[in-house]
Formats: sequence, C-alpha cells, structure tokens
Amino acid sequence: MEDEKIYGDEQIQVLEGLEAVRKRPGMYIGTTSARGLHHLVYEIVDNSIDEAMANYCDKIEVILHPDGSVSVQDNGRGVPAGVNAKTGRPTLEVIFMVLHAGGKFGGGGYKISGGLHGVGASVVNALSDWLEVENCHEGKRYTERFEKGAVSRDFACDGDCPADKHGLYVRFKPDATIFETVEFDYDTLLTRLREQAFLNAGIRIVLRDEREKIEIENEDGTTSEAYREDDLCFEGGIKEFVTYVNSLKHATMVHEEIIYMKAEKGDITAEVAMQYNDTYTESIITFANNMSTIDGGTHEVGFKNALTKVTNTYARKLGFLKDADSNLKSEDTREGLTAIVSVKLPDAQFESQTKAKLGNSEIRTIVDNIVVEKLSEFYEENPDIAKQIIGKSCDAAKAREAARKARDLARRKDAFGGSALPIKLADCQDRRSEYTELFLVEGDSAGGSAKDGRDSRFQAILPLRGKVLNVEKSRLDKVYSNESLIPIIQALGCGIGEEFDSAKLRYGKIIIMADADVDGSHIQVLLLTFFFRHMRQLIEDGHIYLAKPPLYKITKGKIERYAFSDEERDKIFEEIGGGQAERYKGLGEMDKEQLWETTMDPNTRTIIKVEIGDAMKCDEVFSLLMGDKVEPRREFIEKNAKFVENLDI
Ligand code: 28F
Repeated sequence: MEDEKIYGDEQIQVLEGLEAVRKRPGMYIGTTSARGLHHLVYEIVDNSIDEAMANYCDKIEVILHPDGSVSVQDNGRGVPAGVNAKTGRPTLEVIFMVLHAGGKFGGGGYKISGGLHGVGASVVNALSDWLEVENCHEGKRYTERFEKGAVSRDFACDGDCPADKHGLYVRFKPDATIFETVEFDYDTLLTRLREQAFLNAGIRIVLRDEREKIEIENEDGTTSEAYREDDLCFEGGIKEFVTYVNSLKHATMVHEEIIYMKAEKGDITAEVAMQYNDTYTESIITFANNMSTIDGGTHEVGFKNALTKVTNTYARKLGFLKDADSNLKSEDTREGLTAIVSVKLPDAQFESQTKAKLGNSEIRTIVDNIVVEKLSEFYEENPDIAKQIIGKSCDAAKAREAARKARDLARRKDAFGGSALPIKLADCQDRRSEYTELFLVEGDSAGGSAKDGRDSRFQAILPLRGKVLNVEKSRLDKVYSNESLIPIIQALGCGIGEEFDSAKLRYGKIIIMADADVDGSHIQVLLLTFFFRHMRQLIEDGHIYLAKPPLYKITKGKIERYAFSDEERDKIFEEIGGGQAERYKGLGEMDKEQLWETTMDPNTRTIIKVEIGDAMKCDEVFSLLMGDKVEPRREFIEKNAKFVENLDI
C-alpha cells in the first residue's frame, strides 16, 4: 500500500500548478515532440550552469541510463537545507514542485541566469514518470522522490555525504504518456552541451550513453567495447567555438589568429570572437545568458555597427577606398565571417514572438565600444591581416555592385519584381496565395505531364531548364543573372536579396518535384541551397515542400498500386499476394493521370515540408554538400546515404 499523503492548502495549490503543466505541456515547454523531450534535460543542466556561472561549480555530468532515464550531476554547493518560509516546505522540494521557483524568478540568489524557457525544474518534474534528487550540501546528504510531480518519498536527510562531495544530482524518466517519443538522441544533446561548454570557458561537461556499449578503436588498432562518451571542456571558450564552426565549413581561413575581445562593466560581460574564411556566407551566432538569440537584438546590432565603422576606417586608411568611393555596407564586411557574440547580464529582456531577440539597449553601446576599440587595435598591430580582411570586404562590395547591375538589367528586361512571368510557367487561375501551389518540375517531359494532369484552378507548373546554379559557390551577381534561377524568382514574385518581400509571394506552397534518383536529389539539394541562402524566409515560413513520387508501380491482374519505398513494395506484395513491381525511372515515365494521383492530388499525395531543424547544422550540411572540398562531401554522403531520401535539413 502506498502512503496516503495529507496535503495542506499550499500543497494543493502546488499540485494544481503541476497538474496544469501535465494537462497543457505545450504551454510550458513549447512542444511534446522530441524537441520538448530534450528541453527537459536542458532545463536541469541550465540550473547547473547557473551554479557554474556563479563560480561554484566546474563539472557537470549527464548520463543516459538503460531504463530510459537521464541524470544530471553537478559539483556545486547543493541546495541549502532550510525550509521555505511561505510554504513551510524544504527548499529542495520547492524547487521541484513550485512553478517558477529556483534562481530565475526573483526568489533565487543568481545575478545571471539562463534557461531555455526559464520554466525550471518543476516542469521537468511534472512531466516525468518519476524524478529523484540527491542533494549534497555542507556535508549532509538529502534525498526526495517524486512521481508525476507528486512526492512519493518524503524529503529526508540520510546522514553524511562522502568527504568533499557537494552538489545536486537529479535523475528523471520522462513520462511516455506525455511525449511523442521518450528516446533521447545522443547527438542532439551533444550539440547543445557542446555549445554550453564553449559559452562557459573552463566548465567541464561530460555526456555518457550507458544505454548500450559501442565498439571503439584503441590507439594500437585493436577494438574494445565501451560507452559512448564526450568530455567537453574548452579553456578557450568562444574562441574555440569559432574554430569549431569554421572547421565545419571545410573552408580555408583568411587569417589564422582568432580575433577576441571582452568587456566587463558592472555585472555585465560581453565577449566576441571572430575569424574570416574564404566562403561567401556569414555565420554570426549570438547568445544572451547562454541562450541562443536567433533573432539577434542589441548585441548583434552593436557588433555589426562597430564592424562596419572599423572596416570603413581601415579601408580608407589602407587606401582600399578613395575619397570619392562610397562606404562599404555592413553586409560587405560580413562576407565569410564567423563570429560568436556572447553577452551575460542580469535582467535580460527578450523580445519578439519567439523570445529570441535581446532588447536591453545598454548592451548595444557596450558591444559597439569594445569592438571598435579592440578591432582597431588588432588592425593596427596586424596590418597584413587587416589588408587580407579588408580586401575581402571590398571584393564583396564590388560583387554587390555587380549584382545590383545584374538585377537592374534583369528588372529592365522585366525579369523580377515586375509583372512579367516566365514563358514556361503554366500559371493557375486562383490569385490567392493561401490556396495556390507552384510545382518546380525537373525536365520538360515530366513538366508536360504535370501541366496536363494538374488542377489548373490552383496548381501552377514551372518546368526547370538547364542545370540549377550552385549558389554556394557563386556570388550574388551570378545568382541574379542565372538563367535557371531567373524564371523561379519571376514566378514567385517576392523578389530576392534586399528586395525580398514575402507578402508578394504568389503561391502558398512551392513544391519541388524531381526524380527519385541521384540527379533528382542533386536538383533538390541545389534548389534548397538557393532557397536557404537567398530566400530563407520561405523555408522558415513553411512554404517549401518536396514532392514524393512513387518508386514502384505494382500490378497484379487488375490491381494497380504504388509503393514509395522498398518496404512498402514488400508490404503490398504480402497484402495482394505477389504481383509485379515496375520501377519508375523518372517522373517522365508516368502519364498525366498517374502523376496526378500519386504526386499531385492533395488528397492522395505525400509532400514533405522542408524545415530548418538547426540553423548551424543546415549551414554545415549545405557548405559540405555544395562547397569546394570533395573529400568531406564524399564522407558525408557515404555516412548519410539516406539523407537525400529523407530530407530533414
Ligand atoms: C542537476 C541540477 O539544479 N544545481 C543547483 C544550486 C545551488 C543553490 C541553489 C541550486 C536558494 C533559495 C532558491 C546554494 N547555496 N543542478 C542544480 N545548485 N539552487 S540548483 O539555491 C536555490 C535557491 O531559493 C545555492 C547558496 N545559494 C544557492
């Protein structure tokens, strides 16, 4: 028999709070998908990181256990043993049972605190099958256990803890009735923990997968079995972060030394690390209190302003720009730049819908001042590097000018922005983009079938001509004058680059329809690279889709079925008792009815929405797939042979 608990009024309120979390988990962690599941771990780890930022903890260990639970241990001070005045309950219990308790919301002792949603440990507790804590504080060991948010073993002091041991240990098993999946993905956790280790120089974060052993190669060439483990500790902090990001690009660096600057003002610190590589893309990744600020904010604005000012000053000083020349634009100074901007401040204000934009205005000046001061100093001391970098920014400005000319030329020919539509476009009747679809179809013959088979009220067809330009290897001027891309830009109607305006988009769904073979995958990747680099908003707003044409037509007597994978083919064979499978070599082989039924009819087709899972990961994948270096590309494709089939970029 389980103990019947007698709860007071305060406790009933607390339980009602946690019950609300269980009823509407999305409100507290955003989603109950795999992403939400992983957020649980980050919430707990963030508490350890807060303790580390307060300088009381330098090691955090995260372990995935065979029973599906995960544990997080830090070597901080542990939670004070007292009783919370308001509730009369132990502080430890309050942290795990009261919504918004802990360091983040006023009550706590931390000046600076991160946290993903800042919802805290109580939300993790509410969404766990069970959760156990072991707290070593000032030589004593305290424990408590919860089930689905309610106490299942009372808070107790179990005596002394081992000598020198201090800190909090939390182990929990996510509730499978709440999450779509309860299987942790090692690499997802690794990415985030690595980021935290970069952002907090010197902290050691260990991640270990004790769910199963893997074969590892020893130094002497023999193999043995061990748990997968990563031991993350970066004394160089965000400098090493820049090296890491650049290593993913497989590019050549413009200069070897990473430019680093740090400002401390009262409780605020601002840090920047930067290095230029020889690609045309920028990667400026910004953080506030260890949280990624994907929508930027005042720290990013301060950085960009300062960078533009200093680059222009030195472009004139070094004679790259003459008196009559106009200034470089901010975007010119960012070509090929990898930079990490990390600020830590009490009372961070987050704006924008996703709460991923820093609003504190004092931060802009602090970052601007430190970058002007230190970058100028760096250019004074390293004139050769200054020439390399500023030369690159000036080249970017020239390319931008060429791009403008190409765009003007195209506009004069009424190519984009204007009212002209490409000749090959078979447009639809409806003008309301909420209802319309544009199919980008590989090849003229498939284009013909698609034109004949479509529902012309809302479906438009644009056959692609020629090879799609690899934009990863081209500057803007080439993109704007490319004959495979111009018709796409024209048909979409939303413009490109600085003139992009999603309100002008002519179709709600843009569906890439390519053969299910190597060439088709290549075209898909080229088009996605174009959208990702030049119209990313379209991906972010969920407009870009991939059609999924069938791989096989299966016939048996009068029965006709389509299979989209080998497994499905075998399943259909079982269902109908044998039959013949004919492999489609290309879309062009299907007649208009078949194409409509299998690939275009909204009622029967499958289309895959292209989503940006992790912007950094995407950057990596695109640089890898489309960049210059062949060896890493081959390696990647060999490792991810299924990538082209299952595009989750
Ligand atoms: C595995 C997850 O949550 N670590 C934590 C501390 C340390 C203190 C603390 C936490 C006190 C009054 C709330 C210790 N000594 N790891 C963790 N380490 N919480 S959580 O205090 C909580 C506050 O209200 C701590 C002095 N001050 C703070």
